[in-house]
Amino acid sequence: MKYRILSKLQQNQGEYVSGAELARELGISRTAVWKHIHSLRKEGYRVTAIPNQGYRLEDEGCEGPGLEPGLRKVRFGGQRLQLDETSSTNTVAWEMADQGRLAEGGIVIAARQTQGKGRRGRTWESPAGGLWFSIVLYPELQLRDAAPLSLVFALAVARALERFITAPVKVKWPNDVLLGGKKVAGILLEINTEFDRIKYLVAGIGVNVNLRAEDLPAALRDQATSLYLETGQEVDLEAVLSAILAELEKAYTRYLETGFKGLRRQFMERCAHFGQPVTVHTQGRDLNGIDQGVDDYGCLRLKLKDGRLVRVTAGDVMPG
Ligand code: BT5
Repeated sequence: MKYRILSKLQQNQGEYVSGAELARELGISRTAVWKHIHSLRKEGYRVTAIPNQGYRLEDEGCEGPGLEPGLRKVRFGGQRLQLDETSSTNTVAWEMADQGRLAEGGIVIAARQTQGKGRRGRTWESPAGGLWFSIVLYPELQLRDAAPLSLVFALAVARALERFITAPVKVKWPNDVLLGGKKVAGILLEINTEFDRIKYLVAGIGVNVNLRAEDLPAALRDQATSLYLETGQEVDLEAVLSAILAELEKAYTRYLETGFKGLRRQFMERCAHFGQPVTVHTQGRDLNGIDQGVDDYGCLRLKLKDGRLVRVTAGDVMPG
C-alpha cells in the first residue's frame, strides 16, 4: 500500500496531494495514509506534510538520466487484450501487470471506456470512435528518469499522427498532442514502484480519432478536437494504432539509448507555445513567463518576467 501512495505522490511530483484524497482513492483511513507516509520517510523519501494541503514528494532535482546505453528488444503490441467496453484500460493493464499477465510491450485496448482517466484524478472522455489503449513496460530506469517518458510518448503520438494529416501536429508539455491549438491526444503515465525500482509502468494513450463534435461534452468543444474534425475524413483505428506503436517503440528505444537529449530537437520542433506567454500551474502556484521549450532532461524552461530562467519538472501549462 505504501508504494501505491508513493506512486500517487510521484505522479503529482512537486504538488500537494490531500490526505483525504489519498485515503478515498485507496480506500483506507487518513491515519493509515499518515502511517504509510511515515514509513516512506523512514526509507528516505522526502515527503513534506502541510496541514490543509496534504503531502508532497520533494523533487530530487532534474538531473541527467544516466541511462545505460544499449538496445532492449521489445515488441510493442506483441500481446494484446481487446475489449469492447471497460472502465479504464490503464486500470486493466495495471492489474494484469501486477498479476504477471502482461509482457513488455503488451497492450490493453478498448472501444469505449466508462471511467477514462486523465492526470491528477481528471476524467478522460472516451466514447466509441477514439483510440483508447495502454501499454505496459518494464524499464530498468531510475524513477526520476521515467517521468520524461510522458513527453517521449506524446512526441511519438505526434509523429504518428503526422502520417494522417498535413497540418502541423504540436506537442504541449508534458503530455498533450494538439491539432489547431486543441487537444487531440493525451498520455497518462502510471508507475508501480518498489523502493526506487520500477516494477512496471503503464502508459495510457488516448487519441480522438473519428470523434464528431457531439461525441464530446459541450464544455470541451473549444479545447478538444479529433483527427476527423480537422481533416473531414475517417481513419481506420487499426492504422492509427500501428503507426503509434511503431513510433512509440522507436522513441522509447532512443530514450533508453540517449536519454531525452536525443529526442529534444524533435520535441522542440513541435513545441506548442514556444516563445509565447504561458501560465504554468506547478507546486500549488502559478508561474507566468515565456515558454522556452524543454531542456535536455525534459524539464520545461520558463523565462520569468524578471528575466530569470526556471525549470519546471511537473505541472500544467496554459497559454496566456
Ligand atoms: C490526459 O490527462 O491527457 C491523459 C489522457 C489519457 C487517456 C488514456 S485513454 C487510455 C488510457 N486509459 C485511461 O483511463 N486513460 C488513458 P490530462 O492532461 O489530465 O487531461 C485531462 C483533461 O483533458 C480533462 O480534464 C479535460 O479537460 C480534457 N479532456 C477530457 N477528455 C478529453 C478528450 N477525449 N479529448 C480532449 N480533451 C479531453
